[in-house]
Amino acid sequence: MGIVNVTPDSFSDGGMFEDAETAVKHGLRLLDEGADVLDVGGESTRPGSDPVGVEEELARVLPVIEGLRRGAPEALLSVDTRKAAVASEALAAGADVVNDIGAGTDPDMFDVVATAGAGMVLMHMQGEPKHMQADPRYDDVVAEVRGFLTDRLEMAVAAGIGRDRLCVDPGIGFGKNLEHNLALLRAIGSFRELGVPVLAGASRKRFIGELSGTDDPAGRLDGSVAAAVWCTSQGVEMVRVHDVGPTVRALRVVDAIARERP
Ligand code: HH2
Repeated sequence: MGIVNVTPDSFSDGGMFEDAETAVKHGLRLLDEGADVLDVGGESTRPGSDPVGVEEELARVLPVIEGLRRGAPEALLSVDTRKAAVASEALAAGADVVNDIGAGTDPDMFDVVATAGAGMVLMHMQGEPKHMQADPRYDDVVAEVRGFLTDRLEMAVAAGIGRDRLCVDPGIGFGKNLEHNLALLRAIGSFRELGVPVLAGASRKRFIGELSGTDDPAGRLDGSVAAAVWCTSQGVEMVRVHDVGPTVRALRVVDAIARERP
């Protein structure tokens, strides 16, 4: 899953793809590099970020979804939003999947996804982006995140979203410190027991900087590729990344080794 952030303030690429034309070009390049899905987001949820209003978020993502749909009619497009109103219009404009970091916190979200027959990513987050990194706490982070995702999965299915349209994500960096992130990544393979595909997003995140000593998010490529390789080797079906080309090339090598074929 290649990331297309149409925001002025995303933690690693804020402001780089803010106008629709640049964002569409970037997305098409990520598809050329081997992305299977493009995730278009109009609200940064980095630690400390402020929420964005519905109108502003729509103004950012709709032209990009429309442009990508025109430029790549066959591509799978997801919209990264917590707002049912944004999801609804994005799906009408051609998105196929809602990537909801709130996992259905908006009371209308499951209905919107079910009615559209769309796919959905359910992600775990502790707290809200503004303060989530202040002092995240868990007794057992893996059990608690798994429990939360199990509940949300059941709620989504009860609301009419087919299990075959759902995917779960432990939400690396969303209300988690370094130890929490590492525990979740170590146990990531066990999330497959929930019976739906697992998505993980570690790309350029702060914990990679902490481990590899790189303050600049754009300089965290090697650590990000390492995390993607780890995740897929544990059975994770999809990784959400900024640097699609290098990740795809690395995963091709790992895949060939694992499958005993060139
Ligand atoms: N991470 C970010 C945003 N959306 N969605 C899922 N499912 N999983 C993730 O780990 C995830 C996500 C944060 O990364 P980014 O979009 O690059 O940053 P920002 O929120 O600053 O735009």
